[in-house]
Amino acid sequence: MKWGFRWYGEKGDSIPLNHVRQIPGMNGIVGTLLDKLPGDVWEIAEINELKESIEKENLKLLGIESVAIHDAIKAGTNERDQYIENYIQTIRNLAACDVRMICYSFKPIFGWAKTDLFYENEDGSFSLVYDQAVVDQMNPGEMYQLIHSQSKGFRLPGWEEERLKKFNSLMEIYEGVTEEILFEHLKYFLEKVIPVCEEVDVKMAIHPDDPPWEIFGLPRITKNLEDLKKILKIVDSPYNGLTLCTGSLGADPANDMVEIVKEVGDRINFVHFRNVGFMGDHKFKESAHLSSEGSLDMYGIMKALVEVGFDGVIRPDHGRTVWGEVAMPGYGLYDRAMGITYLQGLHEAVVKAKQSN
Ligand SMILES: [Mn+2]
Repeated sequence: MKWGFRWYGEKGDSIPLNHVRQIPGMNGIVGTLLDKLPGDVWEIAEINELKESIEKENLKLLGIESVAIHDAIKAGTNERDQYIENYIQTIRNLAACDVRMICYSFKPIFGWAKTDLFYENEDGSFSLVYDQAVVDQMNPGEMYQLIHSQSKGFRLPGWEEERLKKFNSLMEIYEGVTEEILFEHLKYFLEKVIPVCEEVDVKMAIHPDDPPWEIFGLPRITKNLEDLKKILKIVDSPYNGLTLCTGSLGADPANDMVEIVKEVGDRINFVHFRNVGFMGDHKFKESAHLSSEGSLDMYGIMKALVEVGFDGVIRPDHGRTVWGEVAMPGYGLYDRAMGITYLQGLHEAVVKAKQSN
């Protein structure tokens, strides 16, 4: 496995790369170009600049998250072919810079949603929380206001002010787009993009829904094992793969994460490893990574990943805010550093136990 850490770039992240470098065993960064809007071509010079900023700290650029998909592609409007062409050019440019993995999602409007970014735990740390009962009392515009009001000045991907301004027109283009239609649009996209990925050796990794159920009546097609299997079948290629985000899929108690790894393990191209704690019906918090702190069996998931032979990039996912750190909610240094150290411990134990058998 390659141990990675998400980082938003020198201008976009509060954490100096050198601090990431000091986490034991760290191989590299899963990075992004924050200024890029969905649909823009990522130029080689820009990618190389990002790459060099990471390599000067002796880390590697292990992949990108995310190269966002333009709404025209997801909603299937007339402009989609042009934006798919742009996407293909970005894939080619990333390959030219030796970047081999792209995480993306195919979700209308809401990439992720939470209702409290600073829920105070008993120990004084803060977690992100989602509560469906709160969402049920809001319209999508109010949801934007809620997230924005808690961002503490950090730019939260997917919840930028520019998107809020376009919100009503975005809702309009998704009118009439059902789950079946959204799936057809994904199929249209993948059938054009995956052959290029095969040609230039760049693996795609679709990220599941967070939370993994419908919100605000918008269709969701990456919620569970059945959805994932359907997507993998569209183009049966290792380049058409998944991001296994344990905290996204795992927020639905009906999703058995160990079973999912066993079923689709050969198509996992990227792993987001984190725990969630169930707090009630469709209510959960992003707990510390440790199994005993949340509801998922992190040991079982790691064991399953080793058993299916996963050798791609794995990173800790959202952490709590601890020790008074001032950072983007979910993306502080301290709790994610503890998280990855725990994952590395699980991994070493699983591998060594297997060897001694
Ligand atoms: Mn994730």
